[in-house]
Amino acid sequence: MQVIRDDGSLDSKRDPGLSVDEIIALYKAMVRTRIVDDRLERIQRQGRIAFHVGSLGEEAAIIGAAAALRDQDWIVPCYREVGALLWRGYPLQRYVDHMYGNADDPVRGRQMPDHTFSRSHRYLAVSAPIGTQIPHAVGLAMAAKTRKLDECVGVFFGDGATSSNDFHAAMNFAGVFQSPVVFLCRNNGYAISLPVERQTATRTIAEKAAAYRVPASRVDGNDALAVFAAVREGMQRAAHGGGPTFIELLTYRLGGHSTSDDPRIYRSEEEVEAWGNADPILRLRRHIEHRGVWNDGLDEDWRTVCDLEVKDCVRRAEQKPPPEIAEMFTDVYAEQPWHLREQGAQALDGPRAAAEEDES
Ligand SMILES: Cc1ncc(C[n+]2csc(CCOP(=O)(O)OP(=O)(O)O)c2C)c(N)n1
Repeated sequence: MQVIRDDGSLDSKRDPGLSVDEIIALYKAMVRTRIVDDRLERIQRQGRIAFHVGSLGEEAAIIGAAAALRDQDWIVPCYREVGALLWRGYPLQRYVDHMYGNADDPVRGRQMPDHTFSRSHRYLAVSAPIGTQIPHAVGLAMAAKTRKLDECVGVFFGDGATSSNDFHAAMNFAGVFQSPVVFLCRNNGYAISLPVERQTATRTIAEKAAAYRVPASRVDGNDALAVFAAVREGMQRAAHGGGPTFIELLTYRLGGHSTSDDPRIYRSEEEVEAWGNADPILRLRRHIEHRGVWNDGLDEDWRTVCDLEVKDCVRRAEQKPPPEIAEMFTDVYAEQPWHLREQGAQALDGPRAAAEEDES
């Protein structure tokens, strides 16, 4: 399914009917996420943060989907969806603090960068083992259904995750128990270096949903308005007791898998270039320019605002101290068990004290 045509006009039959202001807000959020990604990748290359996993090229799939969910709906991310969290109003400073693992990082540096969460924004903690978040999402949806809450869940995962046991268990459960969940599969062509053709014997990912009797569609994941329309439909089905929906968002990971990856080793420059022409940000920009509500000047101004904002957050994050060593041992148990008390005391003594003891 597509909504935005090549010339920037809309397919009126599928147009989700967003206002100009709403479309511009979507566009701005996509640009902001890309600028944040770009800055974080640079500072990782300079050794100032350890790691970053970005969403270059997948902004429409992520932000278009988040925009279609309601505030009360949960977002269960994979690890590439911080754009969805920022869309919900999460402070950029807090995210950058997390990337530095400093004293203001909500995760206190205990997790890898880009593994954050926010209960108040209804954004579940990132679960790094591939596919494990999918049954978590179905569980969350079932809890809402059991308690008769007007909430549903949107869960993100990649094409690679559809090969995990967890994906199949979650799809089966959602099909049988009619869980209010929207499965959002970002088919970005690769699971690190493994192309999707070698991931599965099926022609599409969407057809897997038929085995669980979950209604499915394939959507142009680089078309923010098509993503919005499809996810809104899935959310409405879930909210009205119609059960789960599966959406295959066809997109492309323009960058590396993460800052630990060099994609030039396993894919051609021509392939990346071809997808670069289908960039979701260019696509949505063409639409707002076609409507006469956007131009080069406005674009440059917005990019400058975002750039200054992220640089400012980085500057502040670098001035903050690391978390206290004692914090490594807090937060997990209501009452700290003896072995953590003991380990905590040893850590505070420091490695030098331990080494001196060994020598004696
Ligand atoms: C169970 C498990 N196996 C392997 C990994 C290492 N790993 C991290 S990301 C990744 C690829 C996932 O690809 P996909 O689901 O398509 O998501 P994408 O990164 O493309 O968004 C792998 C294999 C992991 N995190 N968990």
